[in-house]
Amino acid sequence: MAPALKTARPEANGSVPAPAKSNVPPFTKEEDFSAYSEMLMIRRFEEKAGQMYGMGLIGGFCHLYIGQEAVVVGMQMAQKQGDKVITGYRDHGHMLACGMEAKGVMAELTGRRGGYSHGKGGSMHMFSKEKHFYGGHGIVGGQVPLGAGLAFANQYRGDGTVAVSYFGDGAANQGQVYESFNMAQLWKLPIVFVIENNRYAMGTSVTRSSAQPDFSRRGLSFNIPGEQVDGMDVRAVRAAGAKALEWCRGGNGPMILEMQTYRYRGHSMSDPAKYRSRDEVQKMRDEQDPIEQVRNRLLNEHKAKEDDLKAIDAKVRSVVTEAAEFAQHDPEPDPSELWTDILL
Ligand SMILES: Cc1ncc(C[n+]2csc(CCOP(=O)(O)OP(=O)(O)O)c2C)c(N)n1
Ligand SMILES: [Mg+2]
Repeated sequence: MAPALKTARPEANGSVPAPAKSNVPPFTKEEDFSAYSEMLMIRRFEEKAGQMYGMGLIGGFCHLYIGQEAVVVGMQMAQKQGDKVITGYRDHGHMLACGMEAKGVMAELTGRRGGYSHGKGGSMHMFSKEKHFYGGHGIVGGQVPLGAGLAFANQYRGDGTVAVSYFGDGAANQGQVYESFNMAQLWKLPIVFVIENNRYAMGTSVTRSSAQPDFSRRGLSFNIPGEQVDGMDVRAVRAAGAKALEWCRGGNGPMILEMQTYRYRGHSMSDPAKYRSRDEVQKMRDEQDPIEQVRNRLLNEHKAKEDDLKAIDAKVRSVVTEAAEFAQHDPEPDPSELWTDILL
């Protein structure tokens, strides 16, 4: 039987109240430590990338993931080795969660030789077949049919792996998404469609753009089950992710997870953010921050020591600092590289 739909209704202004925590399966102390350090790595990396962008060291577009860390970390915790990941342009967190090195990601942002695309792709175009990360795509929604293709390949090879395709609330209004839903269900492709509902597509709020703001129901016409998930709570994400991945791995076809999340920074580095108030952002930070939730649990429930958390902080900072150093000193690609990695 398909997993039941669980939905939380948005309020009139599009905001979603903080969900009750009573039914969330707990993490062990080790799992909370692991989630904490993974999410902190993404946050510190992104803060550094933001600083370096401000200093003119990074060119082109740069979309930060700060605030949404629990989504990708929780999903990654539920995945099995070999499961494939594909996403849009807000992709640095996904790469780090997949195990790609901070150095290679940062060096790609600065356009250097040691970057994952040899300095020729930039923020939105990085890949690692070894880590099962298939980009990094600048075309909104493009990763949805591509993700279905990855799932088709998994099924064709019979390797038992699942594809996870992440896309936004804005992308969810695109036609190609529904063509992909239809084919994915028709062919029972093993794919989890993760809709990262951060409430805005650039400056447009979900309530202004979406006739059906409950994204977990977007697959109903195709008989694709869906669930709304508290995307600020890494435990809720992992639990929903595990259920969806199992559903797909069992040959039942696709599943949709709507992750209710929030981005703290602008859409990209050039966003004046006039479409929402500072208070709205501050309220989310104060009440639902994904990293603070884990930190509080570690200190208050697991009785972790402040020093242990400080040690994680220091380690994360040193990896990010080293990545930033490398990304500033590694040479740019040789001009002859203009003619490599392209189809002529
Ligand atoms: C096909 C296409 N149309 C428009 C754009 C411009 N664009 C870039 S991001 C974006 C908003 C997408 O919002 P959402 O899917 O909610 O993702 P988020 O940025 O919130 O992560 C738009 C319209 C684009 N890159 N590609
Ligand atoms: Mg969005």
